[in-house]
Amino acid sequence: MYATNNNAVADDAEPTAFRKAEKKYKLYYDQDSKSSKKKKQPKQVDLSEVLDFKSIIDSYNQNAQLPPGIVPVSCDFDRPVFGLEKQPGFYFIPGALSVEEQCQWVRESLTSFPQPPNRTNHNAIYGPIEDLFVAAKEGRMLVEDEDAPTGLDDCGGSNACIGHGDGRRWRFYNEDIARSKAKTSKSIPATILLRKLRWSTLGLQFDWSKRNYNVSLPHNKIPDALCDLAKKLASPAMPVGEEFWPEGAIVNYFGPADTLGGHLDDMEVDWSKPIVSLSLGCKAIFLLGGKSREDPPLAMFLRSGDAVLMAGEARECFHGVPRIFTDKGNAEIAHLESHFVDEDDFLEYIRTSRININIRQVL
Ligand SMILES: O=C(O)CCC(=O)C(=O)O
Repeated sequence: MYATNNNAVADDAEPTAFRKAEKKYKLYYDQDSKSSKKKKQPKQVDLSEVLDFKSIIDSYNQNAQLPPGIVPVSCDFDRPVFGLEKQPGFYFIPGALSVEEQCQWVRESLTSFPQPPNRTNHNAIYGPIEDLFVAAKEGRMLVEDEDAPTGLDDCGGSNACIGHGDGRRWRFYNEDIARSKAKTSKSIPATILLRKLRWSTLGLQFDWSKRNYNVSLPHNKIPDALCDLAKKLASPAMPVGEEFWPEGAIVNYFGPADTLGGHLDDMEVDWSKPIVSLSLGCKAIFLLGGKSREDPPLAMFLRSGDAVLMAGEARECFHGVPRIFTDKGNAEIAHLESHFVDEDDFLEYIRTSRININIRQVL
């Protein structure tokens, strides 16, 4: 669960089986298009081995047939749930979220989830930033304010939004004020900060530097609606008679070339409890490997609205996201586009992005 970034699939890493698959699916551009003035074209990649639960569920609904290795999971869930014969503890729920739910969680992921005390990847440089999405919408700029007193008091005021990082103060200003200040101060447009948002953490805060949860950091409880959704979705993977308690969540934000390198999620106490992982926005490829990076991973498509559960043995398996598809032909977000028709800012963001919300019982 490391932060997503363009280099997460590093080119000089050991060529394990997992790494080979990452390289196979990673976004590369055609050589010619780089040098020409034409729009860069993604290199074609062979997707014939990528498991496609959308077509699997279509044929399952028609004739109750499943490809070898895929098993139906019997549970009282209101949608078909599938497992993998060779990967106990892994569950795939295609189309688990309605389009309205997908839109709701995209909105929350961009507006309320990155709000302090939740932390984001921007905290390390700028301190907590409030209302980033609104600032981006209004064309504001985050400016390092040399005149501002340092400390942890709230600046407030019409320019709103404060950042405190390393004793410096960062505030959002309208573009004209920001320009006049820019002669002496560092500044960055909110639109760029939004594009560079890689993660936010909800509930118990994950400390990326220590790769552990830091329960002493200020935090809010996971929102009730997300908690209820996670509990419902977790049910096919839950040990009989036990309850899932969502305590922490990581929201990953992917731009066009972003990837999430192969990793294990092993910082939670009880691995019998699932990680509930929701996909929103552009389609992606997910790799599910084995306990060693040498085990060849299985590739599968993740579409907006799909949910994946990883519990038990699957918690010990390497996994990652080597690719998201932002081109019209492959992104498969037409249903979101028609729902966001009057919400240009969400529409613009999600057209070239994917969001993953993964919810965990931590303690
Ligand atoms: O983006 C995804 O679907 C997977 C996320 C994940 O593996 C993680 O955050 O640990």
